[in-house]
Amino acid sequence: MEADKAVFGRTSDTLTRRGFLSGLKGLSILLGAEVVYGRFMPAGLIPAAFAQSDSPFTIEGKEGLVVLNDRPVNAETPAHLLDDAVTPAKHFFVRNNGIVPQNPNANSWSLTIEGESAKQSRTFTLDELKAEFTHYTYQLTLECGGNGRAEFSPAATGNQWTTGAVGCPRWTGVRLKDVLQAVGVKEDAVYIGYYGDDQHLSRTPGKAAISRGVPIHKAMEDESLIAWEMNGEPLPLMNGYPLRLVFGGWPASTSGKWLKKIVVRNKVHDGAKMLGKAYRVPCKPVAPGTSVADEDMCIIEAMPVKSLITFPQSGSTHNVSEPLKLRGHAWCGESAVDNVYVSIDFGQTWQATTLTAPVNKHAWQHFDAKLRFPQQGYYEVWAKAVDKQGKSQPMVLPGWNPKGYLNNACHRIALKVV
Ligand SMILES: Nc1nc2c(c(=O)[nH]1)N[C@H]1C(S)=C(S)[C@@H](COP(=O)(O)O)O[C@H]1N2
Ligand SMILES: [Mo]
Repeated sequence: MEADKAVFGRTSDTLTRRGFLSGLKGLSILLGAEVVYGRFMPAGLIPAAFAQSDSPFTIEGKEGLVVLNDRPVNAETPAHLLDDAVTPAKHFFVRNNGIVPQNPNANSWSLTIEGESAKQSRTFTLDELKAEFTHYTYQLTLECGGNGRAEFSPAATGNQWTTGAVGCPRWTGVRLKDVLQAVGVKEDAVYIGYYGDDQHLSRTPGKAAISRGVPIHKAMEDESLIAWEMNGEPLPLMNGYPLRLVFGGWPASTSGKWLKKIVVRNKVHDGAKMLGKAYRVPCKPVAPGTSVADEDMCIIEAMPVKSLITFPQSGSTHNVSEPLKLRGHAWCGESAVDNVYVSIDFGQTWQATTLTAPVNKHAWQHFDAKLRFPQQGYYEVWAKAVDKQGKSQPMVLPGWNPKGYLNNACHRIALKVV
């Protein structure tokens, strides 16, 4: 019992995430179990048993999310609560840049399409959008560009997301391209930008909290939606009720919530959080801690290949006589995931998993594997996805960048085999 407490209790008093000292013997005592593949364990690695946090908090309509910030509200989903094939609304993360609109009225809601590269300016009520265009439903993965930021060193400012700023619900709405084509798009259009109904934290009238967008080719994809439903229900308020954009596979910051206006631009959209360091990374890799000039920063487009182990929960106990049925999801912003591999020996050997095909473009895929353990002790299970272009998740942090975006390092869980 004491040993269990050492492994699974909150250890932050005695250990800090960045300050852990390795030493296998001491480590085994703290973990309450032998680190079976300890000789392969990278020096300085913080055991996954200590790298987890769980402090439940309630946001209306949400369950089990970990709140990272309450002004504005930002909350992520613990990995084991993302176990469903289709993410339930109550477990879908929340990322706000400004002040959430109060009681938005779906009946009087309207969306305006305008901009220098729109052939005309047109306003649709929500009912008109629903009546005039064909409805589509897709399961689309949204991941915040800053998911995984917490691991960067030197640390990046902003919400310290670990692994939970991702989800893949079913979205229903109309195709953005159908609406844009009905309004008319000029030859010189290169980008679209969005404006939402949330306020800047300063409450300065007319100042947007965020106004991002995507190039025209992404806007014109079949799966790019103006959506009003998540899993067959109206969008939760925190996720953009009554109307939002959904661009699967791209940084979720492009998927404007509480959508009021779309501008069709003849240049790259220059709204709030399109410039400077926001949602941009150095065009060329830099050494950690380098200060990078704004003109050397490039806009993040498709998200990299990634995976998440959603069962068992990190910190679980498993019986050595039974095979462990592990499962999770994998996704990537472009093409699809080719396979996911898992390791129980700190990456010395890898076992291929069984991976499903995506239900549609930009839906995450599910993997499962049966694992056997040679003896009792402490293990970590690591998962590594490889996409159809042959790109793999790195086992350690990928390219450092000033704002801590695009961390797609392998996910790992702690396991005690008894
Ligand atoms: N209007 C508006 N849209 C927004 C944001 C916002 O603050 N305001 N945040 C963006 C960011 S950075 C992300 S990661 C996603 C998060 O979507 P979610 O809160 O539904 O999970 O919404 C995007 N769309
Ligand atoms: Mo984000």
